Amino acid sequence: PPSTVLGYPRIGPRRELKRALESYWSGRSTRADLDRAGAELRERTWRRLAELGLHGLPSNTFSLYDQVLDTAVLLGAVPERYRDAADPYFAMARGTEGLAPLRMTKWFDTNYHYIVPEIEPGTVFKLDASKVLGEVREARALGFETRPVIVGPVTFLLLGSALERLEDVLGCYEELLVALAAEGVAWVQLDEPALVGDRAPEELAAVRTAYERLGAVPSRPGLFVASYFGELGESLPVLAGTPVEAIGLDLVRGGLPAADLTGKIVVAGVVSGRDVWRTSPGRALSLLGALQAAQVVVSTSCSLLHVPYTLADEPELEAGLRGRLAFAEEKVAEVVALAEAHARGAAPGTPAGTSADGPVSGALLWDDDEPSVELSWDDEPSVALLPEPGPASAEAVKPAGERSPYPVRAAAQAEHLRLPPLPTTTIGSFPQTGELRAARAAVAAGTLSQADYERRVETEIERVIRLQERLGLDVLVHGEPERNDMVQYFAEHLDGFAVTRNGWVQSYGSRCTRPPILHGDVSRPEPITVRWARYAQSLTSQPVKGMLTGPVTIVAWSFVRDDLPLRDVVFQVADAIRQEVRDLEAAGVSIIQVDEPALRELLPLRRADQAAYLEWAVAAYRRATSGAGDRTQIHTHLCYSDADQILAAIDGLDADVTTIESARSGARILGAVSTFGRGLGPGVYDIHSPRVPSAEEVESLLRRTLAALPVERVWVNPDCGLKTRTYEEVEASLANVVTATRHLRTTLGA
Ligand code: THG
Ligand code: ZN
Repeated sequence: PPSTVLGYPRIGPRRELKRALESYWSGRSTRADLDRAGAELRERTWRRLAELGLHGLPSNTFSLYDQVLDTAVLLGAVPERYRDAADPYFAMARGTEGLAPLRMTKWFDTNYHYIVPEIEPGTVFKLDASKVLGEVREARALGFETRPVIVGPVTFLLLGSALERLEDVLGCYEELLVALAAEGVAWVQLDEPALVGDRAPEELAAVRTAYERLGAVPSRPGLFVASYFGELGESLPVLAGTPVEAIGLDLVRGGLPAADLTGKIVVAGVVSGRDVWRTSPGRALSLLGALQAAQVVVSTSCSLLHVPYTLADEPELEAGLRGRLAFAEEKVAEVVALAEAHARGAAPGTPAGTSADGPVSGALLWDDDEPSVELSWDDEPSVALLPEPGPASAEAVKPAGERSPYPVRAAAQAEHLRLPPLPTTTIGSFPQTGELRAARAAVAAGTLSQADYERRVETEIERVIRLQERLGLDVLVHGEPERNDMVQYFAEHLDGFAVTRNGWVQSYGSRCTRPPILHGDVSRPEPITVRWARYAQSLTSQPVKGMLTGPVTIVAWSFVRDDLPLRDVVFQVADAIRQEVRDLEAAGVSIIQVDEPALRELLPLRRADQAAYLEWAVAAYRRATSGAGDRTQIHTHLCYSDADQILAAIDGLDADVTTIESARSGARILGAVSTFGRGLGPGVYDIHSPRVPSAEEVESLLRRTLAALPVERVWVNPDCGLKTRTYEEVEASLANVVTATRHLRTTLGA
């Protein structure tokens, strides 16, 4: 029976692609080695999907860096300045000595980052279908017919803010369709996730134009337009009115289609590609049964790129939890089983092609010790696919006690902290040394004792404190040597979370995270960071900032239970952080930073839903922080410069000091935040680059800041944490920051 997935992870079950990329980038291996590693991963994926009984295999879901960048290359949108680079593709992705990389930002509401296409009025689009055709041929040589997956023209142009170039790119897509048909390709998947957001009339017109034009190409593959991350809304009737043969719907986040699709094939995304929970067969089958379509193909709600490879690599997960989970492979098995069950139960008169004609999956579905999907039909998983979004209790939404008004707090803090004007600080993390990573691995492997590990962490903290004292910084940090990833770290120390061993999910390029699984009620069995904060403070008379992650970010970067409204889950985390804030304060920590870098990420894609989200997200932050007394200074930090949409919410966090990335976005962000009325630390240098800023440069940025903000509100800090830099770069940069600040202070006094 027809079944497919919209896409698949590509980093490799053991991050083989990461290793191959980083080895190639460092010059330790050749391009041929890299290409071989890619080919191996693609082959493995096709074979595995076929083995699991999947009917429609996708291709071109592989990428050496990013699928949006691949689409830019496909369309010839390579900015002139990269063309002479030794490797233009990686020059765009990562930059070179002389060239900054293209901008990177978050893919819709996920934690995946794509490369933003740079489309200028002078950009000449020219098709280069070599990668797409190459993967089709490669699969065919292995005996697999595939459906290439490509970012669609409307989404591509919207991501590049260049919808006015539609006519030009359509020429390339038409040419591509012809080339695919000549290759004997039966179907092509064009991804249009942008269509699930609010779309203006001219954008809807672009959808109509695009798919009427592509539909009119005389010799072409079947057109399958995939939408995901939400419901199509007003785009659906527009798309349904074009000649595209198949439409993909996200039936996990959205409901049954309102438009007439009886003439179309519906690719029904009933298995979630965004979470790690098993699918409720009852709900999925009833959705499949209710679809009015020429044919129904069972699929995932989006690409499986956003989930780890397989539960088979997680032997340590507790059995009860494991029974509720499905990673990519298990989700493929669910898709196949649902397609079979749907075909069996399909009413007579169902069009040909939905009867059981595919390979039978049977016992392959789960690990031996797991019940098969067959068995689970009447045994609904305990976690429902879509929860009733019932109201959170009034108690849960109410911020637990408010702090005094800012002027009262500011006076108490000034009295207590006695900081100089323009206080200098850093965002929290210092370089993570290879020794520390190795020590953590050794603890996990049982070859290093916990006590020995803790001594090494203390030694590192002392080194970081002494370094900051030597540099002359005013507010110190402990450097976070005990944390691999901040969210993983808190998850490991809170109840209600599980962490994985191999559950890597690509974040960008070769970088991955292992999102923790938030599966139960969250609580804090004991203080988490207090031990390290107290130790760091004991070493110095300067104030040391406590470092916490905010509740929205912890939840945004985890896989979250779906049987409770998200905001209730966030409030549980907020309560745990609130306890930590109080314990830090009681331990004598007078400045506590609670970061919320993912505040923007969870913003709903539809405007109509945004205000309600921001309201509870801000309330959760305030609940986490408002237990602090007036003399305890609360800091927050935001990484991304696309904060414009949520400035009011950032202001609403009511932190005493907000540090933000600004070295790259410059005056724009300064103007936007100058109305905040509390402490502000616009970054004085970009930590994403190894370049050391001169003292003059930092001073001139500070002067610009002082032109926009009253001096008593300004803090001096880098853009972001220093974890990915070397100690050499950090020392030189911070020394110049302190020099610039001191010089400025003397001129202020004069
Ligand atoms: N943590 C989590 N999510 C994030 C970030 C984070 N999302 C947004 C942003 N930061 C993404 N950036 C990164 C930056 C670096 C890495 C991953 C995401 C990274 N990962 C290591 C790697 O791939 O080698 C693995 C880290 C580990 O051992 O856990 O360097 O900071 N959750
Ligand atoms: Zn940051």
